Order: sequence, then structure tokens, then C-alpha cells
Amino acid sequence: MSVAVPTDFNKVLYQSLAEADPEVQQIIENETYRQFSGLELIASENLTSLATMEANGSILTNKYSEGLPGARYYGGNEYIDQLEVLCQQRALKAFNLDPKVWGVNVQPYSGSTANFATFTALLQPQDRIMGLGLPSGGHLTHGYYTAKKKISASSIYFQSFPYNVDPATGYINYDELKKNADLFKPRMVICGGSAYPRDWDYAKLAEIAKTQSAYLMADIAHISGLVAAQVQNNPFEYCDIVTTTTHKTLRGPRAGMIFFRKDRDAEIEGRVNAAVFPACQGGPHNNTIAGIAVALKQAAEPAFKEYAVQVIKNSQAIAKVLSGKGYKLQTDGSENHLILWDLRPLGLTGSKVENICDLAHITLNKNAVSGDTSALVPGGVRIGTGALTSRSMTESDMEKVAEFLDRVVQISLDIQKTSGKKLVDFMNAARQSDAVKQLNKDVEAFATSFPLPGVPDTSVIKKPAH
Ligand code: DSN
Repeated sequence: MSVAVPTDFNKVLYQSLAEADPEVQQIIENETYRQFSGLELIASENLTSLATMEANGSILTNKYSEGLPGARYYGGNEYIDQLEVLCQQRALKAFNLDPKVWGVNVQPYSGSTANFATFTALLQPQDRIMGLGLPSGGHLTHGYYTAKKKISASSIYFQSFPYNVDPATGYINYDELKKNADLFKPRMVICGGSAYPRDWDYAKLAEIAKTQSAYLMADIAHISGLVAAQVQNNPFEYCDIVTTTTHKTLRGPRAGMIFFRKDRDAEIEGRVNAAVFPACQGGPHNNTIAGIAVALKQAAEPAFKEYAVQVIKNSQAIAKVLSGKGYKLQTDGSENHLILWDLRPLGLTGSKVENICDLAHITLNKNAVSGDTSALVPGGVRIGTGALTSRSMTESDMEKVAEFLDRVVQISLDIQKTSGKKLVDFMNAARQSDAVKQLNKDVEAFATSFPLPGVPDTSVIKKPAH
């Protein structure tokens, strides 16, 4: 049977992106060059696979499927049901979980919505939660507020009392957490963070939560790839509920998941599922769920374990060089994918170093370090190795990356000597600096000698005209 020719008004539906929208295509090409020619050190980022991107950009984006497999609000979901069940199965397998004990919801759009859905499922408004404070490396969504403002919805709708790292060591102060939990009596203890370079003592946290009859939730967004690869402690042994994003060390598309432990609470499955939809979200993004499924299949392979081991070796290699040069790292090192570099002893701020890095095509972020007095002027930067390890860099390459970072700091100090401390003067001088320009050239030459995930032939990557 022949197929009708599209109507004129529908011809646009068959054009490639380059034909239909050269402006967007050009922006994507520019971003591709940026990713190829720079050093991506943002600890929450990674470079996903070609197969994941293909699934994520597929025709599955067309389908509405509110509800769960086998119980949808719209018809036509026979294949979407297969996809979501497959994704759930792969999620449990990737984390070595027994489906009789653990269930998973793969619909959250992101880590933040996964966390809020978790609170919605298990807490009543104004219940008490305790998470690692943001200035101590915790995440916004674990109850962050300031003296002037409730910043996160988790502090607007719940009573939050943070625990902290010990300012002297940078390690979590579990004793203080225990003492404060005895006083505050939380309904939920949250572990996991955004800028904590060490592993978690889940057994200790479970003991503290148990004393209060509180839920123990782990948000493993940053380390989920390392947990799947079994190169970090296992939160599933101790927690009632585990949330994660899927795009950090797990290396999938941008989304979230919630794992819930079914054998201790017969209602938890229904509560989590109802909290995701209809309480917090609408229809799941099926194209993203397909991308997650692909990434989880890859994460269950032995090669992924090698990747995860290398991520940690790489962050330790950078830490070793920086420490060797006398720089101060929070906790004096790292046992995961990230390093928190305390710049205060140098008289530099995180903003200045982040900005010089940006000019040199090194991407990282300013970050609070323990003891910072102003949240507006973070005293450090956070460095992560997930993305560079995906570019097939190993320890000897990390030594070069650490040398680049050392150059950034030395250049920053030189500029500050003449420009003074004001950021605007500092940046004006930085933009004129020959040392910064040379660093940028060296970074670009180095970075473009490595492959870029998702782009099998990097010779097609074009440098933007301006
Ligand atoms: N933005 C992520 C991070 O950088 O840690 C988490 O939300």
C-alpha cells in the first residue's frame, strides 16, 4: 500500500533539525565544540552514551502514559508499559536489589522532584527532617533555609534542622547529629550530599534514625554510579528509601528515580507511586525512561565497574597533586568522584577561580567550604571526575589536569596582586591576561586529544566561527 504525501502544512515534520531550525542546530554544534574542547569538572555532570541519547531523542516523546504499567489513564500504552517494566527491572538489577524487597519508581523528572515526592509520600506537612546542611556539602532539597528565607520547598513545608561537618576535619559530625536528633526528634533523617568527598556511614545513620523511629532516606544522586558499581558503601542495606538522579556518575539522561523498601512497610509502594503521580507530577517522560533503561543496562556491565573504579582513582590522582603542592582540600582528599578545594588560605574566592577556569575552558563551580561565613562568597571550588573519566582520561591525564588547575590559581594570585580583590576589576584584568589566553590554548589542545562520548567521529566537530 502506498503512503500519502504529507500535506504542505505538515512538511516541516519531516525536516531534519539542520533544515528546520539552523539556529538551534548551530547552538547544539557550538555546545558540542565546548564539550569537546574543554575540561568538564562539574561534579554533578557526566557525558552520556550515544545509545542513551538516541533513546532520549526518540518518538517515545509523543506518548502520554499517566499511571503505572498496566494501570494507565490513557490507551495505547502497551509498548510504554513494556518499556517502564524493563526500566524498573534494570534499575533493581543495576543496584543488585531483590525485587521482593525493593521496588522502584522511574518516573521522576529530576532528583529534586524525586525528593519532594518522597517527602510527600512519607511525611505530613510540618513533620521534622534532618539533612546535611548546604554549607556542609548537603543539597538544597534536604531542608535548606537561611536566617532570612526558607529557600527550598523542603524547608517551606517541613521543619528542618541540619546536621553538619566538623569544621576541623570536614567529616560529618555523627555525634552532633545524634545529640541533635535526640532533641529535635526528626521523622526523617536524610543522607547524601552534593559536595561531600567522603563515603557515608549508613550503619551509624540507621542507628540514629531507629532511635527516633524515623525514616532513613539516602539521596545518592552524586554517587549512584559508584554505588551501582559497588565501590562505595551500600545505602540499600540500611535505608528505607533511596533517591537518585540518573545523569551524574550513573551516566544516564537527566531524570530521577525513587527506590523504596517494601518488606518493612506494606503501604510504602502505593504511597511513593501516588506521590510521584498524581501528587507531584503529570505524565512520565517516556523518552527519558527509555534513556534511563539504556543507561542502566550499561551500568550493569563489567565495563561500568571499571569506569567507576577509574572515576575514584582519577579524583584521588588530582587530590594527590594538589595536596602535594600544599593546597588545602576539605577532608585532605577524596574517596569518591569529587574534591572540595578550600581556597581561603590562598586569599582567593571560589568565584574568582571559577571565572578564570571559565576563561580557560575548564568548567567547575564555586562551592561553600566548611566554616565559610558568607554563602554569597564561597571559599572553595568543587571538582569532579565523572565526565573526564567518560572521556577515557586516566591518572596520568589527571596529573596534567591538576597542573592546569595549579596554573589557574597561580594566575589568579598574580592578577589579584595588580587588580585588587574586587571581582569586577579582577575579571577585567583576567580578560586581558596573556597567561589566561595561553592556558586556554593549552587546555584546548589537551582536551581535543580525547574522544567525546556520543560523537563517534570527532573530526565532524566544528569550532564556532565566533
Ligand atoms: N546541581 C546538582 C549539583 O551540582 O550537585 C545537584 O542538584
